[in-house]
Amino acid sequence: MLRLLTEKINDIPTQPALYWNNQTISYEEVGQKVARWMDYLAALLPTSEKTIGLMSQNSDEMYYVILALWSLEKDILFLNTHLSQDELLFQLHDAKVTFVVSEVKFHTTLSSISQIVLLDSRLLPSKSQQSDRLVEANNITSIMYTSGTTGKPKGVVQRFSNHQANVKSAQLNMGLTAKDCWACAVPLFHISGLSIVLRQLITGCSISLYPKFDAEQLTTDIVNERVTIASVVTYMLEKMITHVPTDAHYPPTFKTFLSGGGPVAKETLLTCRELELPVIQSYGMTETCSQVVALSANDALKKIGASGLPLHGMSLRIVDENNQRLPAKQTGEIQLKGPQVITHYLNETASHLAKWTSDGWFRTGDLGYLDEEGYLFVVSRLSELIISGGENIYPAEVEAVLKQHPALTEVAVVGESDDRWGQIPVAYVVANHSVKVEDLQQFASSKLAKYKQPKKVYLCDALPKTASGKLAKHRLLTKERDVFI
Ligand code: S0N
Ligand code: AMP
Ligand code: MG
Ligand code: MG
Ligand code: MG
Repeated sequence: MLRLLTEKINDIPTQPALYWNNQTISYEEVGQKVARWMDYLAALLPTSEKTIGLMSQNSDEMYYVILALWSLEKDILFLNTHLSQDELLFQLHDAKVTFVVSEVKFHTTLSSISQIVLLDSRLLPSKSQQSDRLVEANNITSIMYTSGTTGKPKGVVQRFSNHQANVKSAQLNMGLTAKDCWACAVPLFHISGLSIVLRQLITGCSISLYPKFDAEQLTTDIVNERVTIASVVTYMLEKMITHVPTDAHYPPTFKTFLSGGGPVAKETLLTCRELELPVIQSYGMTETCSQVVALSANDALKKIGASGLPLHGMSLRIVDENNQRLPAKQTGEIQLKGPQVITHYLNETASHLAKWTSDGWFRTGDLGYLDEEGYLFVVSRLSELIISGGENIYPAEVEAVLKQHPALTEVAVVGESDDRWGQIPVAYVVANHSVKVEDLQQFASSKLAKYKQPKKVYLCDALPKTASGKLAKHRLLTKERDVFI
């Protein structure tokens, strides 16, 4: 079993490790569950298979399986449960993964493209046969795909050293201890969720895990003084605001929301301040194993709108197109260097390598500036990345799918602002013969995850072009778009 877990079992056996569905599960009990899952998985997974897929919504079983797979020295490919079969097939093929541990509801999607191992605790052996062999944390590797500007998703390889550096810096910034209870209502298949498990393995804090985000439930668990920290994306924070109990304040046991994964509107942060909801804004990404820039509790109120200061071990610079550092207040690309940053993508290609400068800085593709005190303000993105409810959508990926439709000759996908999701993807298309919008949406729905499917499709006679005939997409983001639809 993982040495990190065994140490907790020995040191704090009766302390809660997991809160799930009205149950409190101690470290000792987690150890027993993980041992049984290890037996079950070891019997079904060939030793020759190093990387195993995992496809599940948050559950206690998923949590045990993560710890069991790592204890068996397997690398885990985390699959986003919203993906279409085509998208899953690409990732499994690219990562050379044959076996997927999966919740039953995804079996129809997965059965023709992988070998399935059932994620169902009823199949577990009643007693475990595990040896006492300890597995070092250095063996922990997680892989998560992120899309890119080319439209081809890239496998982000997160090693334990990256996770560890990330947790240490969070620990310093937030004063995280074994007494904390971190609410995980974000998916464990994203780094926003998985990083909470790493924080637990290193600090011994407990996790309050939810099958899906439920503002009422999370509010109850905060008010009842269980949850001390909760990770949220903007969509969730806005829901939490509407659930603040009118007759009670958040108790002092609640330290803060950690908000990440995208920008938060200043009005939202001001409302939180009015309602006395503590929020720490942060900036981070899958490639940095979660937050690497954050506010501290003290700064959170005085620096509203800032993403914060680089956390321990993280170097940050703002540069122009020639990678020359820019002075304070000038906007340029945010580049990062430090042990939290991954060193490579899976199956390295030239375009992957181009994400690093020759002297080792990671090009985030985000634009921002530093104020005179060194606080980061994220302004926008170099790429056209759309963020919908914390899920990322690269227009190139959606365009590549729509272009496969025989009626379409030109396609442009852009983000439109949306009250509910922050942004939604919309498509502007030119067709060479008559086609219905519903048919195009139907076409996209079979190939793309729901959140990536264009919520609106505009049939146009032509799309805006530059003088040299290239698509001028930015003009679709201004009032001028009305000319084309
Ligand atoms: C926002 C969430 C919770 C919405 O899901 P919800 O309300 O549960 O919806 P469902 O009931 O599942 O579905 C209802 C309908 O809505 C569609 N849908 C669902 N999600 C989206 C979406 N995001 N955009 C558009 N549509 C969506 C469904 O398809 C369904 O449609 P119908 O009914 O028609 O079938 C959920 O989306 C969610 O969990 N989002 C968060 C994802 C996330 O965690 N993102 C962060 C990724 N980034 C990182 O991990 C790096 C940053 C980071 O580490 C971090 C981030 C946050 C906080 C902390 C950190 C950290 O640094 O530690
Ligand atoms: P991902 O790793 O896929 O979750 O996406 C990370 C991306 O989300 C970053 O590269 C940014 O574009 C965006 N992002 C994360 N945090 C912030 C923030 N505080 N403000 C604005 N954008 C953010
Ligand atoms: Mg990304
Ligand atoms: Mg959901
Ligand atoms: Mg989602």
